[in-house]
Amino acid sequence: MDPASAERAKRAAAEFATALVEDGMRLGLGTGTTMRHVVDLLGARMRGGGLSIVAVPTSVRTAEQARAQGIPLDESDVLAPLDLAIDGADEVERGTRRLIKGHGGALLREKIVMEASRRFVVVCDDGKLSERLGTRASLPVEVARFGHGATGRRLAELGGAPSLRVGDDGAPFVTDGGNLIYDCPGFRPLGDPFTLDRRLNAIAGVLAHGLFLAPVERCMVGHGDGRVTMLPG
Ligand code: A5P
Repeated sequence: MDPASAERAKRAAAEFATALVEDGMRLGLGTGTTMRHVVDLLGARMRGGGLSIVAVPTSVRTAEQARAQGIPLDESDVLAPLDLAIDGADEVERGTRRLIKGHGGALLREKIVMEASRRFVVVCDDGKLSERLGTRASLPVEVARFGHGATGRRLAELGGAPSLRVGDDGAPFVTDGGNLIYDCPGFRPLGDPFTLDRRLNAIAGVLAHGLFLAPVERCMVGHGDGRVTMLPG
């Protein structure tokens, strides 16, 4: 998809998602280029009047953008229950609406926000869809800094072929929470994601992995021509 069509697809999906946002909601805001459209659109709606919300951002990037758009934020660590969370995804398995997330480096916070929310919806472009999870995206795993080499060895033993994520400057990428990420292309294709979920969660140094296996209420998929399709249809 060319860049202009990709942006059109993301914008279209974001428009559908923001239509779910109602006055008075406590809203979880995910991270990524599709979510940037959601935040822009919410800011415009708030400035237009008639919408008052409080948002919990999943990253410093999203927080900065939301603040610039005049969206009030709740950044206390308490994280009171949310009415709705909207987030992007790196891969969506069409039939199950299971996800791989975390290529933007915000997976631990995204998972916490998803779990704190009564409803969770996803916005993406159609390039994220797959018939089988693990076809399009490798699996990121967020790990504690302490002993991360040992954690990496455990991921290697499981077959993840982990590599420590590095930033543009060549130094290890550090998440907003001060953690590290191992990208694990070796887990592709994913055989049984639930078994992998259990095995990864059993490693002490693993804080979160990018498998989001709980059912997503709805996935809004934007297409390059501006159409949006819904999963489930
Ligand atoms: C962030 O950590 C990821 O989970 C994002 O949701 C993901 O990378 C989607 O980003 P785009 O909307 O830019 O594709």
